[in-house]
Amino acid sequence: MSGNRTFTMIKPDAVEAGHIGAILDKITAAGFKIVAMKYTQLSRRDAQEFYAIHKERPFFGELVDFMTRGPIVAAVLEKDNAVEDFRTLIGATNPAEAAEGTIRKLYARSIGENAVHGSDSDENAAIESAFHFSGREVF
Ligand code: 3AN
Repeated sequence: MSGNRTFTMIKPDAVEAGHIGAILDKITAAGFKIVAMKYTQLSRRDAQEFYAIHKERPFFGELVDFMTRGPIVAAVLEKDNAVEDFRTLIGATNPAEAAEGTIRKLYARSIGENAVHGSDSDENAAIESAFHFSGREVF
């Protein structure tokens, strides 16, 4: 995958609150093209593997509980400078520190339940996209 793609999830809190449509609107209005998308639910094993980098952190159990408690929307997004521009669009991990107008400022409740995921590097975007989508599901 080249540097023009990133991976996102609309997390269970935002799905439960009915924000899928509004968040996808913000994403497409910001110039991202959706090249893969699915409505799905993570198993505990999926969440533990996806967030393996955080497994020693004190919030790991809470993170796995949260990410598996309901459906999510997973998507691959395309735009120039996708990883960095998407991190700007979603705002800081802690919504209390997120800039005005960002997705987390608008829709996230807390640092743990922060509405959306965005890959933090091109390398992780490729790994995370391949975790959720086969080659024939990405356009
Ligand atoms: P980001 O999602 O902004 O890349 P990371 O990679 O530091 O942030 O954290 C991954 C996820 O772990 C966050 N989206 C959030 O759901 C959860 N998380 C991070 N820090 C905390 C924390 N201090 N307490 C609870 N959950 C956290």
